[in-house]
Amino acid sequence: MARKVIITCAVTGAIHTPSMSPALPVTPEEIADAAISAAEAGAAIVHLHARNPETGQPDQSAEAFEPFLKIIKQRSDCVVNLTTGGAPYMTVEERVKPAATWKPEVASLNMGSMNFGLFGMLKRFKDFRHDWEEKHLGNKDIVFRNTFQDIEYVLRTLSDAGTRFEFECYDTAHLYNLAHFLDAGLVKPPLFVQTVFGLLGGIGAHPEDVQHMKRTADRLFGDKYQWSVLGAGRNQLPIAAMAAAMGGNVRVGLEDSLWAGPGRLARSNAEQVRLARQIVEGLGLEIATPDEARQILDLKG
Ligand code: KMH
Ligand code: ZN
Repeated sequence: MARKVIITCAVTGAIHTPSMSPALPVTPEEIADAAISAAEAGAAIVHLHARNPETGQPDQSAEAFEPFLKIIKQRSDCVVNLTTGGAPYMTVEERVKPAATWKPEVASLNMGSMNFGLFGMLKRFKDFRHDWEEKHLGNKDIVFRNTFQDIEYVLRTLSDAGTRFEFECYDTAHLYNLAHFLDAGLVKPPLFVQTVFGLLGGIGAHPEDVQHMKRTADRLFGDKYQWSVLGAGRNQLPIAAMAAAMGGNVRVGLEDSLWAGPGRLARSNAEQVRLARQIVEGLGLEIATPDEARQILDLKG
């Protein structure tokens, strides 16, 4: 039987801004439609952030998530994954609120602090419609803070609800941090490890970086983990192809990349899911349904 590959689609995030792409979902209806279409195209999991519907600015209040969560629940059986990363300038208390309120099957959990460099984006996109956008991207001193205490706070806040985690690891140190929490008994296998490539401040996107992250995760977690990859920007599909061929799962979506090919903006999140699916199926593999993803990741359902 062919291996099942879990496709996650991260539909909007908190980094890209509305002026960069008309396809970036901003209103609750747009976020819900993007998530449902991504699921119909083959994503088993949708990773969600909320935005102010007028300005597109990231909004981490629990209320901002309610309208699209309601629509998605009515119209799709996809696995919902809520961000606890929010935007890099938010406090961890603020960041955990939506997941603590809505108790999703999965929440993201960022496994270490890092510099977060957005300079390339500011150079490429200059015509901003909203005041906040340039300020948001122009900050040259962003530290994405995820201390051991912050991580433990998120784990303790969400674990009682049965929420499991997409562990976001931006460098090898973050894998070691996760191993520390596994040793301490604060996280339970199977671990869903999302290795992130190509963000300035984290590991690069060279094939050797991908191999090194996988080798390290294999050594630390053995058969206790499911590996997934996320390539930022133009690295999205090359990294997905590499990892799918190496036994991994893949994440796509406009949170991570606005592109569908060199110089070509994606028309939708679903388009990126279709491209990832072509890669997976072209390798003779199958995409996992939401229920298969639930089984593989031992989710509460
Ligand atoms: N933007 C991604 C690189 C989160 O929401 O917790 C990581 C992310 C963080 O999705
Ligand atoms: Zn996110």
